[in-house]
Amino acid sequence: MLSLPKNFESYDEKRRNAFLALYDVKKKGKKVVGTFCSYTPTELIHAAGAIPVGLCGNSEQGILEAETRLPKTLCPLIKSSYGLAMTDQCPFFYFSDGVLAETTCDGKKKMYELLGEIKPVHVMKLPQGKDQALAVESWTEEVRLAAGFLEDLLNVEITEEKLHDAIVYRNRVRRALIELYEVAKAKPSPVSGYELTTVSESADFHFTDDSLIEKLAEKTREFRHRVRETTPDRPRVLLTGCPNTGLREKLIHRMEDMGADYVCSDHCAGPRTLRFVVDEDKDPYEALAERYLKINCSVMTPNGGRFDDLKHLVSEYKVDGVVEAVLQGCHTFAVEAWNTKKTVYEELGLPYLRIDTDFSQSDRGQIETRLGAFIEMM
Ligand code: BJ8
Repeated sequence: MLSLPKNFESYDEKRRNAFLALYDVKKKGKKVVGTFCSYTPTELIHAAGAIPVGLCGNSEQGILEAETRLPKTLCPLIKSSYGLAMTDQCPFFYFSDGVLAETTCDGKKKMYELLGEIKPVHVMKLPQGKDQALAVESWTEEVRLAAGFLEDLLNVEITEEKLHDAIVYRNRVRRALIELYEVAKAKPSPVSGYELTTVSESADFHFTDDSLIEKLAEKTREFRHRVRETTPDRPRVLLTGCPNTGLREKLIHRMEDMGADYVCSDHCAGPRTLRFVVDEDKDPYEALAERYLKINCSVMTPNGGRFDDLKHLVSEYKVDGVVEAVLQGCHTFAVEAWNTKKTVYEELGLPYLRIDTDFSQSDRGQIETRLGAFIEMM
């Protein structure tokens, strides 16, 4: 039976409100499916009549609890996601009917085994590289299997027509999000990157409805016409590396307070991935497989496309320097950082700063000192 968690009353207001919002959605009979990664074909979830919700943890909460089962040295994103889920603190996981996940990094895919003890979890087997023999064929098969999982889980049929409609809808959301991000191409940007990404990230990772595209377009218009008190000579920063939603305060907010403009991120949910749309005119399963395999993430090998994307974004967004955030325990991004640095320094001739961090506040002072020196250098 549908109910709120036992500890509901002890949660802070923001968390209680998030629980109540989803509780309402569920009471109306809507189904919810959790996701963790940009490789998840969310079109399948829409076509199954359910709402996709992002489950990636992005704060210190839940980490201590997670460390009773997971290694302390594991990436904070994985620990926080699992810790919030196991303690019923994540409303999105709590109300999810199931989870659609992928074999991306080792830590995540092993965590999914433990998560599967709490909820139904389907793990899609992602190819390790897009040039791997039969990569598109095997991923197409995985997309079909995922559809089968959702049909069984939610007791629905995913027809080609519903899937086609979902593809068209998600392509429209992608285009609307790109237009929103592109507001920051203006020099100076009329809006702070912190504010702009607050809008875009909540749109892409929280439950959506039909008015989403219009809301995004409205925000884009509002931001474009905003007159911001700023100076054209503020250095423009691109943020690369691991997903950075858990670093918004200590990295993004501080950077902007200290005099730089955060104009672009090349993380997997940003413009570099959104520009890939799904072909609306071919077999939907194959079209989804092809689109999602284009994503350039460090879990792929080789992953040279990420650096082409980076160079492209640096030029489009007129970037003056690149900051790379590497989360503790993230080997794939940590190893790739060597090539990011080479690309930024040697090919683009721009300053580069690597910050290794986690979701704690203990390194705030150190980060500020390094950011200050970096901003002065640009
Ligand atoms: S498409 S970036 S969401 S895998 S969890 S790899 S930080 S050790 S999140 Fe990711 Fe998909 Fe790629 Fe995007 Fe490292 Fe942590 Fe793993 Fe992480």
